[in-house]
Amino acid sequence: MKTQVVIIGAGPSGLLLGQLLHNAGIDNIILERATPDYVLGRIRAGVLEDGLVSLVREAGVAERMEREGLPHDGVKIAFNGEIRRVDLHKYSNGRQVVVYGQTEITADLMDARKASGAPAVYSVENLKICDVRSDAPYVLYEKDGKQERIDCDYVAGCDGFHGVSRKTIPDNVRKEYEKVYPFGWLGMLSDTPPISDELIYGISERGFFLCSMRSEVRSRHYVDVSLDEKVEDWSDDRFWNELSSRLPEEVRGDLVTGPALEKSIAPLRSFVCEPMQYGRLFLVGDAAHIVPPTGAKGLNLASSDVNYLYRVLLKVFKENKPEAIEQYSELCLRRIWHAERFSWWMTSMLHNFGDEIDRKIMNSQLDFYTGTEVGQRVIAEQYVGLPYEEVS
Ligand code: RFL
Ligand code: PHB
Repeated sequence: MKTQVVIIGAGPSGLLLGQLLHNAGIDNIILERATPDYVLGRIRAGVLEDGLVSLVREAGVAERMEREGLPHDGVKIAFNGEIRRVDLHKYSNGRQVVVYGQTEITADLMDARKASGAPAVYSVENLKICDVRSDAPYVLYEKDGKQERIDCDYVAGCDGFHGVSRKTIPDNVRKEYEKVYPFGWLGMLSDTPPISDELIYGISERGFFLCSMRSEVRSRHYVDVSLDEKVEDWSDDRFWNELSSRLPEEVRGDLVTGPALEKSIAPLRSFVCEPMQYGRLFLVGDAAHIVPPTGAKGLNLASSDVNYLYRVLLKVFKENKPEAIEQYSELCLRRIWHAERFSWWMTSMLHNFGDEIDRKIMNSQLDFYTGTEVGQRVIAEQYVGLPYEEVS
């Protein structure tokens, strides 16, 4: 088999890139290790920056998102038992975020892929990326016990944190930066109305909480837990009691509880791999970087990588400028490091690291950044997302 771009991974990065390339007439094949149901069963991000919203529109897959997504003009932050609102719209020159689940975007993109007839192969095994430093890279994999080979011009590694793409870059070229936080987020999805019409991030003496949502009748809540906690030890009642004990009194009575649709614990990590391009291989999304979810940036960063790679590949294939690939890594990493910093900062303000003086300083930061115009602007501009740069 032969194609222009092999895309490894059918998460949101791979599917979005595949759709954009297909619409532009650039042939691509998506290879995914898991089954479609497994990919759709993972409950992850929920807040979309306008850059991602525009890209989904550009890919022609925005119809359900426009209908069901919830535009948000503000976000609430609770500390010292008080809730403060950051006016995202006012302090980011009229921009906003959209609440629409990663699962829904992935489902929309999968449907679009199917309708387009472009190939996506699921349940592939033992994938290997070969000869990316040459002009003729290829990918080997097994499907139903049979070895397959695809020759291509470029490989997009959209295979997440545990994929094979990043490890294809030799150790002496690749530099990885990593910080693992001493807690995880226990998340629960439920068909219960959200406690507020905007997200509430908060810190209490018992720790972090986040009240988020997927719709007017579906909530997503998180509390932080120590890394040795097991999800099986968290009954629905235990979760609701813990969340309730962390909420400020003024909203505690508004919490509506109900059975969990899903519960999971995600570790918190900051991670960046440099460079993100090696020969004809590009790393995209979680394959190259992880942020702690406190800034709602994971999926949005994946989308900014897709944006840059798509525009670089347009230069390569439509304007015959193969040298355009050289700018990919630098363009992506500039924005990634900003999001890494913002996510780390939000995490440090909203979690108890156990040190009394740190807590006092973080409370003072929360007071300053939510209580002044300049502070709210700093949060708002970054929460709605820094702009994408032009690709030359
Ligand atoms: P994904 O979604 O991990 O998709 C990668 C895909 O590649 C496949 N794959 C392979 N395919 C073929 N061959 C191989 N050898 C392969 N190895 C892996 C995988 O099966 C998978 O389908 O990465 P992508 O597309 O870059 O998307 C990134 C986002 O998923 C991610 O940034 C966010 O979901 C991060 N994240 C969150 N972000 C937020 O903004 N808010 C959240 O609440 C939030 N919660 C989370 C998260 C990430 C989590 N992970 C990675 C464990 C919760 C979790 C649990
Ligand atoms: C979510 O709704 O799952 C969500 C929202 C905001 C975050 C993280 C997760 O920062």
